[in-house]
Amino acid sequence: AAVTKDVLVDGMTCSHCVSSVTEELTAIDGVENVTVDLNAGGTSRVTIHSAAPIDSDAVKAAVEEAGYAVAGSP
Ligand code: 9UX
Repeated sequence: AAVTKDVLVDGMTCSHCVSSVTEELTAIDGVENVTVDLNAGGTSRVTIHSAAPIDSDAVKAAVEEAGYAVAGSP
């Protein structure tokens, strides 16, 4: 993957949350792999690996579609 982008996400508390966010983000054009450092009591760090530049608005929309909130960038 050519590009990596980290985003901070609030509200993820279990492995199913991780699956939901991963699924939505993987649907974005170019995204190849998503890893999540789950922090159940606070803000989790989500790392997106993509072949193409990653659009921040698309990331925000995907996270919200999964039911969570982007808390910013690390
Ligand atoms: Mo279950 Mo993870 O509602 O928030 S998907 S705890």
